[in-house]
Amino acid sequence: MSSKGQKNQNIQVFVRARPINATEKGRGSFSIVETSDHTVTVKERPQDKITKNFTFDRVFGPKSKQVDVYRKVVMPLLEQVLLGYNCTVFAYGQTGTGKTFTMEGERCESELPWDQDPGLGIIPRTLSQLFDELRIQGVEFTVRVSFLELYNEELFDLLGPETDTTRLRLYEDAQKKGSCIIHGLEEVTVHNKNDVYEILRLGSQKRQTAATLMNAHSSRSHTVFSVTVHIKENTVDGEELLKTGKLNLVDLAGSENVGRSGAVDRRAREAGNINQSLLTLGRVITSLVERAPHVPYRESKLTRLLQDSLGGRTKTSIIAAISPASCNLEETLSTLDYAQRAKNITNRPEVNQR
Ligand code: ADP
Ligand code: 2XA
Repeated sequence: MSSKGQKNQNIQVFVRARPINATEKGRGSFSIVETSDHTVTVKERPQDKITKNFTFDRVFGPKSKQVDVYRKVVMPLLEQVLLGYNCTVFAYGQTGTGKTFTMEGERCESELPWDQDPGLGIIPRTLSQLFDELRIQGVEFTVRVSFLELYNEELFDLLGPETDTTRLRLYEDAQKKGSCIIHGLEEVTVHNKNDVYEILRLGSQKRQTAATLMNAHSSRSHTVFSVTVHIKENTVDGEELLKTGKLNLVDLAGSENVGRSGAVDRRAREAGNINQSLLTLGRVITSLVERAPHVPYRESKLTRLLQDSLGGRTKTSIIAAISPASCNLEETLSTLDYAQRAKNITNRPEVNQR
């Protein structure tokens, strides 16, 4: 069977609204966001009833649980990864809306073993499920993970030695057009579920250290967690089948400095807060939805790294995170517009070559 001739597939777009918090309530904010399974309604002014409606592949309301997001967004992708596809999940949105909460989660019940904590975000939940699934399938496998941070157009390895703050170099992969190699990036083999927590702890600790050392703010950095799975299978007629799948889990920098028009906010520009990668991501999306002849992938590290996820052969999903509070109205509309536009991007997923 040929792996070519696959159909175009739209990027899947999801929205998650977190609950309104005490700070927002204390400032006299109220909720202006209503959700149903597929729609978000934003009431701009309660008295005037000016509302805007948006439709998505799935919407997660303020009461949604980590497991709900995992089931709807990641479970179908993990299945595809095990069949040999590459998949990517992006978390986009204003700082403080729950991107990291969604992608990583928080430890909330410390008496429970980590893999049973209801606070598990996408990354730990995926790794836990992956090992369960591989065991059920009874196949021979290898799992490797990498974890990098992109700050101010420089790449840092979050799984390298704790004190190592070397910038990683990125170059084109001569074998695979539109693909990149990150020189020196640590790829850690994860043997089983027991290895997972220590690796995640190391990564989040190193990010903390790096943030302090470089005086960086996590809201301005992007992180990319990648899981690669190699599977060796024996077919019924005794043939050996090798499959490789990869899942990229991307926690983007806060979108608050990119205005609704896609231009950089004047104050942000004056403060030198231009995020080249986030800006280029927006331009790449615009070029793709407008079917422009040139797509500016090469203008940032993020879009070079994830070129294949944007109009390429990867299966891609975006989770747009929003706050329900009236004080964030402008940013929320900006995020929903962005997410709405991204629905028009198509990829042509292809199984990795055997
Ligand atoms: P971001 O990564 O977008 O800057 P965070 O993930 O750090 O945002 O979330 C900001 C705050 O909101 C954190 O205190 C987090 O615990 C809380 N939060 C985010 N999403 C949710 C949610 N769905 N339910 C409960 N609390 C949430
Ligand atoms: N979100 C937390 C880490 C942070 O550091 O900002 S939570 C999850 C994914 C990744 C890294 C860390 C975690 C917390 C404390 C020690 C080790 C890991 C973590 C939360 C719930 C279950 C498992 C792991 C975490 Cl990439 C978390």
